Amino acid sequence: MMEIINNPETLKQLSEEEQESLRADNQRNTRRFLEADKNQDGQLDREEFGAFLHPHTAEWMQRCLAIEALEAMDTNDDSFVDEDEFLKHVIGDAKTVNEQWLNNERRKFKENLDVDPADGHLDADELIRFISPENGNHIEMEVSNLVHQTDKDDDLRLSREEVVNNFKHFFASQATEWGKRILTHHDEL
Ligand SMILES: [Ca+2]
Ligand SMILES: [Ca+2]
Ligand SMILES: [Ca+2]
Repeated sequence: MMEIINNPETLKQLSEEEQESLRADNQRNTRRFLEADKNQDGQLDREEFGAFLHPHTAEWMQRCLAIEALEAMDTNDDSFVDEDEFLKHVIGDAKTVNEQWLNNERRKFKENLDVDPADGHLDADELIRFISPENGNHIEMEVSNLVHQTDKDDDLRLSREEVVNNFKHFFASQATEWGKRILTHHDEL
C-alpha cells in the first residue's frame, strides 16, 4: 500500500475515489500502528502487534478505535456524530428497516451514547466510554448491527438461510469498526 501511495505514477491511474480510499486506509493503518506501539520505540513487539491486529482486545487502543468509529460515521466532517449520522451508519445498505429496531437504535443513541454532555451529538470521549471492553456495549452493538444486516425478511429473527447466506459478514465483522467495513469491503473477502 505504501508503495502505491509513494509512487505518483501508479497513483495517477486510480480514480479520485480510489485514491481517497487508499489514503484513508493508509492513514488509519498508520495511526493504528502508532497507537499500538505502546512503548513508542517505533517497532511492534508481539503484544503490540496483537493490539494492532485486534485493537478491541487492548485497553490502550480504545481511543484509536473511537476515532476510527467517529471517522466512519461522521459524514459531514464536523468531528461529531449526530443522531442522523449514527442512524445512517447502523442502517447501512439495508433495503428495509424494521421500525421497532430503528426506534431501539434511536433510544440507544439518546440513553447510552449521547450522555456526557447530552448535547445531541457524540464526541470521541463518548464513543470511548461506549466501546470500552468493560461495559460490553461493543459486543451488543456488533450483534445488533449484524442481526440487522442478516435479517433479510425483517422479522428480527435469524433463520438458518439468513445466517448461512450472510456468513461472510461475520468474518469481516469487528465490533469496534461498527460494521463499517462489512458494508464497504465485501469484495475483499
Ligand atoms: Ca514498541
Ligand atoms: Ca458529524
Ligand atoms: Ca454528546
